[in-house]
Amino acid sequence: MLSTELEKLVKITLIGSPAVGKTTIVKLLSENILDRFYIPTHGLDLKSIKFNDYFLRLWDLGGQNSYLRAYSKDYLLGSDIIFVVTDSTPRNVLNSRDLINYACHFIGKECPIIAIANKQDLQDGRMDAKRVEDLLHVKTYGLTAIDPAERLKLMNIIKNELEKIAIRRGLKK
Ligand SMILES: Nc1nc2c(ncn2[C@@H]2O[C@H](COP(=O)(O)OP(=O)(O)OP(=O)(O)O)[C@@H](O)[C@H]2O)c(=O)[nH]1
Ligand SMILES: [Mg+2]
Repeated sequence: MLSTELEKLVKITLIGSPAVGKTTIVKLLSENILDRFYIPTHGLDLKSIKFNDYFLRLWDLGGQNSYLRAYSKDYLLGSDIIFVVTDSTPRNVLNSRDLINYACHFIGKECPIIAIANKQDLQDGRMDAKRVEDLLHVKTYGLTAIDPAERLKLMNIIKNELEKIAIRRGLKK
């Protein structure tokens, strides 16, 4: 790979409990048609996509505890952006707080941790992004990952972070 291409290589890691919507978020970004089947991710799914002039490597980690403990340390290392995905239920948001504390040990201090308060379409006592952000103390965006109309919102979240990465890497002033 050329050094100019390396400069545009960005590792994005998605972590979170089972079934919160990590794989769906990857699909929202990379596929036109979203199915709603739940097929748990075993271990890790890797997806590479071209985004503007960046090469995004999406590390979609299976949420089951056994995977998390066995692999996540190695998977988290070298991340440029971490998305902590929650299904916005109070219980899961609290789990996400533990996950963030855990992840902090394995990532560089420049790597942002961003929370996604997913499943905002379900009006059953789930928290909105503001409440999740107050609990997690990291930048939080609300999302409904099964809704293709939310694709632009997700792209803008990523675009925003890529701009900061470009400045950090000296690609942009
Ligand atoms: N209602 C609703 N369902 C969603 C949303 N996002 C994902 N889902 C559904 O939730 C289920 C689990 O989604 P996945 O994306 O496979 O979850 P995951 O976090 O990758 O799960 P693991 O791979 O087991 O860690 C699927 O049936 C999705 O269709 C959402 O915003 N709203
Ligand atoms: Mg998955």
